[in-house]
Amino acid sequence: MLLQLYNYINDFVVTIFIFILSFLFLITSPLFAIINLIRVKTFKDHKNIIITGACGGLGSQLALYYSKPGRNISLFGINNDKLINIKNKCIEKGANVEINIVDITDRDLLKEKLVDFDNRNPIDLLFANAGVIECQLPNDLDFEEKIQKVIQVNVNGLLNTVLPLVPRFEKRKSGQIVIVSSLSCYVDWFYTGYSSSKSFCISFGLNLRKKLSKFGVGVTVVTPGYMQTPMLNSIGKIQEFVSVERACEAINNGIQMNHSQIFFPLDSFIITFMTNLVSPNFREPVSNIIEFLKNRSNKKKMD
Ligand SMILES: NC(=O)c1ccc[n+]([C@@H]2O[C@H](COP(=O)([O-])OP(=O)(O)OC[C@H]3O[C@@H](n4cnc5c(N)ncnc54)[C@H](OP(=O)(O)O)[C@@H]3O)[C@@H](O)[C@H]2O)c1
Ligand SMILES: *[C@@H]1O[C@H](CO)[C@@H](O)[C@H](O)[C@H]1NC(C)=O
Ligand SMILES: *[C@@H]1O[C@H](CO)[C@@H](O)[C@H](O)[C@H]1NC(C)=O
Ligand SMILES: CC(=O)N[C@H]1CO[C@H](CO)[C@@H](O)[C@@H]1O
Repeated sequence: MLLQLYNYINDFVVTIFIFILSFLFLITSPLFAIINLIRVKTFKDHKNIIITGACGGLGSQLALYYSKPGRNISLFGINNDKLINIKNKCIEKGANVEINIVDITDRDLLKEKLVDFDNRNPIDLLFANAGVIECQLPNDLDFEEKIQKVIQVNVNGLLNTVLPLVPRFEKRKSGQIVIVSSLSCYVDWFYTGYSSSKSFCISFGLNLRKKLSKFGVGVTVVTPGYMQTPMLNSIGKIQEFVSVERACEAINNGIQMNHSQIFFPLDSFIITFMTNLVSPNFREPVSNIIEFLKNRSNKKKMD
């Protein structure tokens, strides 16, 4: 076994580099913060806003959070009654609100509705928020069907939401696209379809940000930890989570700063991001150790 260790020489070298580079990044990080601050322009107040997945959870709270006089908001969702309920609350806060009952996997209908709103109210803030996780789907679906469905909504649905508006934003040289991913994009031990779909979200968002930066269009990816929403209820007993009210504040703050990524809560981010800081072939043991420690602390809490 000892003789086999030489097979890991590349991983040792990578580890040494990570160590040195991390130290360099640590001492230069104030400089990065200053560079970012210089680059931030001030936003005009966002007037015309789109939110998908507005029926509940984070989406409906975002709708309430951004509702005020002078704003035109278009809410997208699949449940008519829930949407009307949210709409009324937003109108009470003084916003102009429209609702659209559209499944985001319906590419043509979604495009039609997005473009129609954009023609009347040039969108300056788009929240691609709708998403689904395996455990929210009917129990009679098998592994294959569940993953196909999750990818259809979280990946194709995201593209259906964002891509029809990109050329319009480019032409106007303004606008902010906010894509809701998840901290689970960093881990290997969560729901397979969900976790991988959220990896797509962050990768797509960060690459799109780079592409659109020459047009002055901003893209922000949100990677939240557990939030108190219907989705969380379906995941099961989770003890620590962020309220959607706090999540909206963190998200709005990050948008105002034009951050490329908004992450919270800090402790969950550190734990999930950790496995990305180790050399590829050390990732699995590190991941197992984290899982083991998590299991132990969960057990303690249950007792
Ligand atoms: N809750 C968390 O702990 C957590 C953590 C990290 C990231 N996130 C992400 O945060 C975002 C918001 O989730 P949430 O926690 O607020 O979950 P949620 O309460 O389940 O809300 C998701 C929303 O998306 C809608 N939706 C689902 N499939 C759709 C489809 N095919 N077409 C149109 N709308 C669809 C749902 O509509 P219906 O209500 O009508 O089904 C619902 O309103 C999601 O992208 C999620 O992945 C959540
Ligand atoms: C936000 O940052 C992106 C990427 O650097 C840039 O294209 C965009 O103009 C910025 N937006 C504002 C309002 O500063
Ligand atoms: C953690 O707990 C889960 C389920 O309770 C179990 O399947 C898994 O093997 C445990 N992991 C470790 C590393 O102990
Ligand atoms: C189409 C639409 O409802 N536009 C509204 C956008 O918001 C302004 C200011 O509140 C209204 O005057 C517009 O009618």
